[in-house]
Amino acid sequence: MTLEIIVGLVVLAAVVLAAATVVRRRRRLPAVRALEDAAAAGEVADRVVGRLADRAAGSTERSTVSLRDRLSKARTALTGSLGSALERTSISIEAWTEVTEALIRADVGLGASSEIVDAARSRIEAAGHDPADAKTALQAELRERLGGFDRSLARRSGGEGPSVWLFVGVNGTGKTTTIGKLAKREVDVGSRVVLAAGDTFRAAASDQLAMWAERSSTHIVRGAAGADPASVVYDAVESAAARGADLVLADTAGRFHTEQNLMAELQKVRRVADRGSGVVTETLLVLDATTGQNGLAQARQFTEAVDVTGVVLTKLDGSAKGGIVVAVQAELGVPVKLIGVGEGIADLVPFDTSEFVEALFA
Ligand SMILES: Nc1nc2c(ncn2[C@@H]2O[C@H](COP(=O)(O)OP(=O)(O)OP(=O)(O)O)[C@@H](O)[C@H]2O)c(=O)[nH]1
Ligand SMILES: [Mg+2]
Repeated sequence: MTLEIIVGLVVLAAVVLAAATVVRRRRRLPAVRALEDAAAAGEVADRVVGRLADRAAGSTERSTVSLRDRLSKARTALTGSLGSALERTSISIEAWTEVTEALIRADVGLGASSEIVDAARSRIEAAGHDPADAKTALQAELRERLGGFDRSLARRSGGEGPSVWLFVGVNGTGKTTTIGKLAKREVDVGSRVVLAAGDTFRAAASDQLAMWAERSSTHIVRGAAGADPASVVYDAVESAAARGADLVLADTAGRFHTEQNLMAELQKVRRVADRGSGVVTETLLVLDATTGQNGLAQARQFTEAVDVTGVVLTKLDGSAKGGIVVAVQAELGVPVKLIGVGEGIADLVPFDTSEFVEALFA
């Protein structure tokens, strides 16, 4: 009985409260009510627009600052050591020596480091010895050295048949991953792409490329495990021609530059890829930037064997020191065309000198 009374009272109280709210709301002037409603709706809209704007800002920020962020280790390696030398009030011989050492430690290489410092010194001396200009002079020197290369990826004009971009390099440098990322970029700009699984050495290699083919929505041509890589690439080129595709990205097995027979095999792949309906317009050497100066010895051998037209420098997001970019171009005379800054499908960017130098010193 007591319980029924309590429940009854609670229900009554709720009904009275609801009625009072409705009355209070009705009594308010319609204009005030409209304003309140508009304010509530406006607040929601503001919140949605704000959130969208944040998201948009976040995404542009990500794409514009990503290079700077991804190069953070490379940057620390370079500017960390340069910092103390460049912050002096007067630039002495000792300070210049420190700058040279910092560049060498950042993988720029002995010869190139000394040349860069000599040139930067001349610039500063000509400009009146202001140490504050040292950093600017170094940046200008780096920009000048890195500039002047054609970094575009060559291809035949439309209707001429497929262009072949061949990827070569030692084991694990990022060839297959780079092909996957590049396939996506090319598909996004309207190219019709076929992937050639020229790494027949390991069965898993063509599965890995097939995964990238799926992710980039491209067609893949693969052979049996142990098949002749040159014939797989040939078939891929013919298949591309038959389906009206304009670009073949050809994967090859990783190999050490010292393995004569494997280097000869690569030369055969290069020759055969040119023999049918396609033309090899790029032979891209994929170099792991974290291997630093060691990578250069490998690079030289590949350049001699297959006439490398460009370098893809991968793993610059890792512990690599950015100076390797300067060394690659100075020593090989071959431009760095693309850089890998992560494992994701969007983590491949065209190399841009000014952006790179700015990101390194930022
Ligand atoms: N952090 C980082 N990792 C990368 C980058 N590029 C490739 N990798 C990673 O490096 C590893 C080797 O990449 P693969 O593409 O298989 O290298 P590969 O040259 O095809 O190797 P082989 O076929 O064995 O010669 C994988 O774990 C990739 O995710 C990059 O730019 N940054
Ligand atoms: Mg591979």
